Amino acid sequence: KKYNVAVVGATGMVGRKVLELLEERNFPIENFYPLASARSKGEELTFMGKTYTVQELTEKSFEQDIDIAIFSAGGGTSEKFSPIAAKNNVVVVDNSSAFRMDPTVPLVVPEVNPDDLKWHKNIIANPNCSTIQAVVALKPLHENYKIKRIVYSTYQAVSGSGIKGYEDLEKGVKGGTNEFYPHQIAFNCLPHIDVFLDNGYTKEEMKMIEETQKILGDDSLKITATAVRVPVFYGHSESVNLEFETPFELKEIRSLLSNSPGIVVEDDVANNIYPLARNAEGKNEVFVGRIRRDESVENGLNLWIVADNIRKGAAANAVQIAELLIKNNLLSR
Ligand code: 2RA
Repeated sequence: KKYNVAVVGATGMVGRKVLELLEERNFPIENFYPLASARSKGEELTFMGKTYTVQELTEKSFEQDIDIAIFSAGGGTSEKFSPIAAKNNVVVVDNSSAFRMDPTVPLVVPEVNPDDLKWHKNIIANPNCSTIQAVVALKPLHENYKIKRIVYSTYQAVSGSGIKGYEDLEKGVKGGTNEFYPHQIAFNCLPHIDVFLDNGYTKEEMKMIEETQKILGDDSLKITATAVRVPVFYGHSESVNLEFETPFELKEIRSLLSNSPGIVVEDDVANNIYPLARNAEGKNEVFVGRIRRDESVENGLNLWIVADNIRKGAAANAVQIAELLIKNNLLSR
C-alpha cells in the first residue's frame, strides 16, 4: 500500500531534510504534496525522481486526499493549520513546539515511547532536537536504574536556529557581520537559545526539562539545563550528568547502551575515540561516549551525547514516526 504525504515547509532546512529522508528510506508514497508559505509558492523541487511545484499552504490544502502531513514551518503555521489538517483526518507530525506540552498530543521518539502513538488525536508532536538525542540514551538507563536527577549542558549547532543562524557563523568566520544573535556566534559561545523566561532560564532549557519528563513519563525526574550555542554548523553535543536510584557497574551501562535502539557507543579514550559533531553529521543515530562514574555523588554517571540535530533531531525522528504510524496501522483515513 502507498500513502499520500504532505510536507509543510518543504523548502526550509528541516523540510528539505525530510524529503531527503523520505527518499533515503523509500517511504511508500502514492501522491506527494509540497506545501509552503506564499513566499515559496511556485518553486520547483525534485522528489523521488519527479519534479513538483510547491503549493501555497491554505485552509483548502488538506481537502486533498492526504494521509500524513509532516510540518516543519514554525509554531504559528502549525498552530493555525495542524487542527485544520487533523479535522480532515490527516495525521500531522509537527516539528514545532506548538503542541508538544498539550496533554492530548503525544510527544514521541520512536526508540523511547512508541506506544504513545496509540492515543494520538491526529496531531503528534516531534520533540525539540536537543531533547530527542538525550532521551534516546536515557530511556534504557531510566528503565534499568531509575534516574533521579539529570543535569544537561548543551553545545548546540547554529543550524538549530535555521538558515540565518547558519549564515551568521559563515559570515562571522569570513569576518563579515550578520548580527543574527545579540552577539556574533563566530569564535564564541552564547548561553542564549530561544528567549529568556521570568525564571532566568531560556525556553530551550525549559523545553529540555519539560519534554524529557513527558517523553519518559516521569514528572518526578529532577532536571536542570544550560543550553549554549556554539560555532558548529551541524550536530548538537551534550554533557549529561545523571544520578540513579540504584547502583550500577560501568560495563553494564556500556553494554546496555550498545544494545539499545538508535545508539552507537563511541568510547575508547585511549585511542581518542568519543562522539564528535562533525562525525555525527549526516547520520541518524545518537552517539554516546565519555561514559564515566561521577564519584561526587552516590550512583552518579557522566555521558557525552552527540547527534545530527537536523536528522535525528528533527527530520529523521519525524519520518520514523510516520513509518511507525503505517506499521502499527494508526492512520485516520
Ligand atoms: C535550536 N533546538 O537548536 C533549537 C531549535 N531547533 O535552536
